[in-house]
This record gives sequence, C-alpha cells and structure tokens, in this order.
Amino acid sequence: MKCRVCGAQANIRLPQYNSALCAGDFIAFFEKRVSGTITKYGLLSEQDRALVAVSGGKDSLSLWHLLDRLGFSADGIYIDLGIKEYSHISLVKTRQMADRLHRRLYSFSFSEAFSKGVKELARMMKRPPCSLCGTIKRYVMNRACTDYGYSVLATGHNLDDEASALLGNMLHWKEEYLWKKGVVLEAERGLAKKVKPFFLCSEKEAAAYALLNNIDYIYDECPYSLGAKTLLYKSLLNRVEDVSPATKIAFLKGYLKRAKAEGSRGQEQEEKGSCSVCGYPSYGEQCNFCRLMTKFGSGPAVRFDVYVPSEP
Ligand code: Q46
Ligand code: ZN
Repeated sequence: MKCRVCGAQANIRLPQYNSALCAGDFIAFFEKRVSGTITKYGLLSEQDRALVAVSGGKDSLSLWHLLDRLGFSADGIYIDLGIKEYSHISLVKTRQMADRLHRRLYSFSFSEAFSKGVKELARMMKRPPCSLCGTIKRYVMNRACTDYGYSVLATGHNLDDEASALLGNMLHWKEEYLWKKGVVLEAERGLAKKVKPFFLCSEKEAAAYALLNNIDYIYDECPYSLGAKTLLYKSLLNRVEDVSPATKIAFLKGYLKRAKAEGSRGQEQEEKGSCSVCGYPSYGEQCNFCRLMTKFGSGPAVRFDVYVPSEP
C-alpha cells in the first residue's frame, strides 16, 4: 500500500476518501481538512479567543494541539468529575498538553464545588449521571468563556459521535433535538459561540493524528460514557461504512444541508425567556443549572483553578 501523495509506504488507509497516506502526508491532510471545515462553516477567525473543552482523551487533546498548529489562540477548560483514578489521569494528560502548548488550563472540580463526585451528586439529586453532568458542564464551560473573555467554545465531537447521536435521534424521532446538531451554534444572549471542528473527521482519523503527533491521552472513556445504545449505533454505522465507505460523511453532510433549511435556532430563541437567577436563556423561570443549584441548596458558586505553564 503506497502513499497517494509521495509514493512511500502508507501508514493509514482512508477508504472513505479512496486513499492511503504516509504519516507526514496524513498529518498535513487532516489539518487541511479541519482548517477547511473551520473556514467553510465560519467556526473561528483570527480575532477569536477560543477555549477548548478538554477531557484528556484523543479527540479533545488532538483538537487543542491542531488549533495551536493552525495558529489559533486557544486555551483549555477541564472539568474534574471526581471519578477517582480516571479523573486524576485525565487531569495529568490535559496538563501535559497545556505544558506542551504553553497554554492556560482552567479547571472546575465537582469535588470542590459540591464536596461530591458526579456519581454521588447524581445519586443525591436523583438524576442519571450523564444528564446531571451535561447540565453542569454546559453551564460551567460557558461561564468560563464569559468570565475570562473567550468568544468561542470548541469541543472535540467527531463524525462517529455525531452520526450515532443523529441516528439515535432519528430512530426515536426526537424532534426536539433533531435539528439542533450542527458544526456551529452561534452566540446568543449570554451564551458563547460553540463549534465542533472535528464534525466531519472520524474517530479513527483523530486517533491516528494523536498517535502520529505523540499526543499522550487517556485511553479509557468516562465510565458513564457510551450507553449500550450509542455503542450499538456506532457499530451499526461502522458495518455500513465497511461495505459502503463514506456513508457516514454523506449522512452528516446531508443532515447539515437540511438543518440549515430548518433554521431551528431562530425559532427556538424567540420562544425562550431568561433565567431569573443567572440571566441565561431558559425555557422555565430558572435555567436547568440554577434549578439544580436551588435543589442542591446553594447558589451557583462557580470557581476555576487556573493553571499557567511556565515560559518555554
Ligand atoms: S456526560 Fe456522562 Fe460524559 Fe459526563 S458523566 Fe461522563 S459520559 S463526562 S460526555
Ligand atoms: Zn440560571
């Protein structure tokens, strides 16, 4: 198998592009694709200050590294869920990347804020861990953007994450979520712009990029991640992809075209009011986060630890 660009021994096969590439040409190809997504969908400009949501996994650390390579000014935000060994290793990996890039890393700790990890807090609040975690993470990451003056929050969601979530929403006709997936969610009252530069890049590509750039990431996923259904949808899509390469990309690109026509965000904005506590957009009198905090018994005291790597 030869590299399609230089003819040397290829290191990675990319059937979805009918191609195979050596390490150097794959890195260049991957960076160009992400750069193309950023330009095409208007994700970032040179004036933006971005915050990358980093978990210590391959996608988010590759994204942080890649944005830095492309010359974007990007710091990191890490949420410590208080899951013993997993959270400890994740924090070490994210700090390593902050050191490598000489970038700031903000972190928010469940244990410090609530004296409990995500599992214990979820049990106390009688909520599934991921639902509670999602509410808190969304609020906290946005707060980090607004408190420290970042215009964009970038996440490492990849093609496989997005395609499986979309398939799940379609199979169950979850109309309320169906048209809300996208490469970009524009800023609105108090909410920072959110972007997904890896939207059209597969999990395998992100893993190869991490490996070829010696990015040290945590292999384990969050223990609450990947419910049985998400795993099933991912494996079904992979089986289709094996027989018919590029199906996943076509699925998401087709979706993006239709979602644009739906223009769901505009409608949604008109229907939403403001949270009486924090002022963020909310369907009810209080937003999900503030309701949670009221139930927890304290106000939304959100504090960040700021890690500043020493100069090179
Ligand atoms: S929601 Fe659930 Fe994730 Fe939170 S508890 Fe882990 S898996 S981290 S994306
Ligand atoms: Zn609120």
